Amino acid sequence: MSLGLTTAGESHGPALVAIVTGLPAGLEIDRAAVDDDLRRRQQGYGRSPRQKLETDTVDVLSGLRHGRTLGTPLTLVVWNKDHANWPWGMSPWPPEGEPSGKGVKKVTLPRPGHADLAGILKYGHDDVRNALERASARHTAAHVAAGAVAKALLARIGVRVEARAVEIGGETTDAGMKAITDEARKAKDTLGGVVEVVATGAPPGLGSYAERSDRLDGRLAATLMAIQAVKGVEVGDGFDLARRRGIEAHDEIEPGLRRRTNRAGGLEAGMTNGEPVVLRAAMKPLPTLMKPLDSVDLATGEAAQALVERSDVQAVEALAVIVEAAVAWELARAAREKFGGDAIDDLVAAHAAYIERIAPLWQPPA
Ligand code: EPS
Repeated sequence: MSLGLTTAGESHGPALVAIVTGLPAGLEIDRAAVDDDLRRRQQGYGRSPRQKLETDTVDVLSGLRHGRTLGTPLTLVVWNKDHANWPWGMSPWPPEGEPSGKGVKKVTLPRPGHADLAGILKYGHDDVRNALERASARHTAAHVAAGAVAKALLARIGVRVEARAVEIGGETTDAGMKAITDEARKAKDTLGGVVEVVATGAPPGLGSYAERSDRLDGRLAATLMAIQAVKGVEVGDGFDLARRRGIEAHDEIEPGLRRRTNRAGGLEAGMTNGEPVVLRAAMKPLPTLMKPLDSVDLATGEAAQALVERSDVQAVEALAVIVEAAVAWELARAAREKFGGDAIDDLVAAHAAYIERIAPLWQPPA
């Protein structure tokens, strides 16, 4: 038994959709909790004016009755309010009448760092919009909605996931992060940063060493790496471990099976080891610049400047919410694989039985 996730939706299309399969029946989903994560994803200093147009909330089309899962595919929808401004440009069907609204003109100026160039070459488009609409980080809203469902499942076995921006444009204090964002906005530039995520309460043994594809560290790294603009992922002390001696690289074991340190970030040999799971994700500066970089006009083949569109100065705080959702999703998937169950109570009982089995050796942290 595993969880499955399919998302769909363009940035300025009618809606974003997430279809979640493999959920146990009877899991209570709090609509306010899902909406709260969607709202948190829209916050943060340095977001684009787009966020004033959208107030993301979740609608459910299937899989839920009276707030509890039915054990059937759960369809989550987040509507794009901005779609109303793109009636012709983003019409799913051949548009009728005179072109009007946004997205009418073909985009032929690819932005370095975005999906634009490889996207049109790969799919044979003649309008960069056909690539950028789906590549846009807007669709992380669907992942955040699915992540909120994963968090509800994890809460039933005492697992909690929290992430925060620890660095923006090289600054590590709140005041510094704010000042550098203002400075970048004035300079018509963008910034990246670093997010740290910590998951507590995971028992030892989620994931497996049996096959490379089972390894939870690999699964977590892959999901974080696949988020828009992420260019690096660290588990625990990560790259710093490469510079240490073995004596200073591992986490010594004490009676009760507690660790003195958590350099491994709670993951050894592709499994949770009972300590907090800690990862960091590095985000590159966003590629839509108000002062554009050099590019080529694909209509003429001549040198030109890249597309200028409204965008965020930085979205590192939003990334924190997206990372939280992605890690919750992978942990819930691993918990689902280990504990199974058609009903959520079966899963909770299997978790309790496992904790009892290992209790003579391992006790959960107080
Ligand atoms: C994005 C470009 C901007 C961001 C968008 C991601 O969109 P727009 O062109 O509509 O202003 O605001 O992010 C969101 C809309 C969102 O909800 O996170 C991009 O190119 O990736």
